[in-house]
Amino acid sequence: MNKSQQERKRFNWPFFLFSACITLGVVGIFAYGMLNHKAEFTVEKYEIGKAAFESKVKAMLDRHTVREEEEKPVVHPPPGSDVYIPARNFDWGGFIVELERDQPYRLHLLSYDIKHALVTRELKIMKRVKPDKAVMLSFTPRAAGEFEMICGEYCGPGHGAMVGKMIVVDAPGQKSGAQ
Ligand SMILES: [Cu+2]
Repeated sequence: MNKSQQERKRFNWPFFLFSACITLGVVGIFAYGMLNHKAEFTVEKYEIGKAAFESKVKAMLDRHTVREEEEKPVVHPPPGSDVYIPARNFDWGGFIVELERDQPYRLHLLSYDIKHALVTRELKIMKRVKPDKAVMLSFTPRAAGEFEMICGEYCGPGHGAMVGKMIVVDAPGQKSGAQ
């Protein structure tokens, strides 16, 4: 064994330590991000029938519809309240949801037929929606604007057109958070 072979065999401690630090750093950043993400959303599942959910949706629309847009009712539930969004082939209840930025809500989702998934990327919503079992998300919208609620689970020929609208407005006296 000549000298250069010996040198190659020697364990490169500085490089090992350097790599270990980088790895720990990256893992730490991901872990921190995931914990932070969790804090924004908590998810609960519960059993509820279609008829019971429908009556919750109707009560919300009766109480909190504030105007019409695109011939659809715009519902503005107060901060801290329950927001019921049904999924079905091929819409999200046929109304527009209007929420206030940085205010907490409980979003309830239930499918009236087959599996769907609610996706609103800008607000970091991505949730499977199933029949019979509702999900409740504790949710605080952090960006103001108009956002599309699309379906993330192929559900038939109208899947691509299954687009709803969520509006997030600044509460009175709030600084603008528009994107
Ligand atoms: Cu769908």
